[in-house]
Amino acid sequence: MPKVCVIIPTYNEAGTIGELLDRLESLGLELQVVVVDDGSDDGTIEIVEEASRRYGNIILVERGVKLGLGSALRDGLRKGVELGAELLVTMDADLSHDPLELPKLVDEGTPHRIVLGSRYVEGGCIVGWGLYRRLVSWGANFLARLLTGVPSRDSTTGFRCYGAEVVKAVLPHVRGIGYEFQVEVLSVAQRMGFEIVEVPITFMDRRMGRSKLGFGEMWRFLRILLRIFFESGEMGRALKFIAVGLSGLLVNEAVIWLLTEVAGLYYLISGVISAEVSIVNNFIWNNYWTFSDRGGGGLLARFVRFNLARVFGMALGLLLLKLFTDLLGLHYLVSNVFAILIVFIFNYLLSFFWVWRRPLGDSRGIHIARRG
Ligand SMILES: Nc1nc2c(ncn2[C@@H]2O[C@H](COP(=O)(O)OP(=O)(O)OP(=O)(O)O)[C@@H](O)[C@H]2O)c(=O)[nH]1
Ligand SMILES: [Mg+2]
Repeated sequence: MPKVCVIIPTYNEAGTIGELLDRLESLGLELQVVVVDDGSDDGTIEIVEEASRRYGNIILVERGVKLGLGSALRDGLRKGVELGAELLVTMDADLSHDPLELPKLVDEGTPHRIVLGSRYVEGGCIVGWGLYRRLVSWGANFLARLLTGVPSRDSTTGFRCYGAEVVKAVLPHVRGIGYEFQVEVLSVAQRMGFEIVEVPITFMDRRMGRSKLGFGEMWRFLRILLRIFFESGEMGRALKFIAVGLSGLLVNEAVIWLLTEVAGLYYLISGVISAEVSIVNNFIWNNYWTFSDRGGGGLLARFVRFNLARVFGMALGLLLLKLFTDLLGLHYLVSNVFAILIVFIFNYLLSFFWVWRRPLGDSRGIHIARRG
């Protein structure tokens, strides 16, 4: 059994932290536990101190003021590495993460890997969340996948098992101090070539205490995603997609001119052929350039999906043109500009999440990133 350290960030979690520590101890594993508290004033500290005396393997790091979840995790992970841990498990203090699932994460753990306890892979689930909370989490993960290129389904989960080598290499490059830390760590780790693996967990809504996820956190999360979008290759990907689209336009114009003027075809027939030629052009460039690191089915399947995506895009474009012009009363040229912009984003989303839906190397469903 590798040396495992469990890191628990706490901010006013008196209602649950005692039970969590008891349940961790009753696993019967040789664990080191580090609780990082940010000035709780509800009795959390006293409960942890008491458990620490009773069990002897619990360390309380008291920081005194609320410095943020990411910053607490960073201090906890550092402490765990200092203590010589080979694997470092992070989990929430509100009993959302079941200690009984800890061995499952640890079993997949290696020094060069991050194992995510995932709510969004097959077998994972969430118990007790309403629509709003589901939407927030779904939106956060959707944006994280799109903007950072980290392919994991659950990039915001707090139940994780970090290999010590990952922590040592990645932490110095992570700046986030709040919830955004979770995604930033994955992005940096992925760029450094570490493995990210997802195993399914059951997430239970907190039974007691108050949520620390407010609008301020969400706003900071979005800002960091945008920063990662610029710093990682994902903005480059979007720019490539635009360039390919423009090249398709040129190809389209050239072919329709050639077929009509040189071959003497009726221009509408030329138009159909040139449209398909430009789709083929765009597909080839996108497949071997824009999305060269992604796949999803065979080449033919991707090509068929790409064609369908184009048809959906055109249908959406016409619908929007009609809506903006007739319902909103915009001039049709103005409507068209808005429609084109929205269809462009729609096309990109379809390409990213549907046509080239999977990062290469995603074979078993739980190995979601493998590089280097
Ligand atoms: N030390 C420390 N811990 C924090 C801070 N913010 C959140 N936490 C802890 O991080 C864990 C996750 O916070 P939660 O409020 O449960 O966040 P959440 O699970 O996204 O939101 P809920 O679904 O409402 O529980 C809990 O153990 C919190 O006590 C902080 O600023 N400092
Ligand atoms: Mg929680």
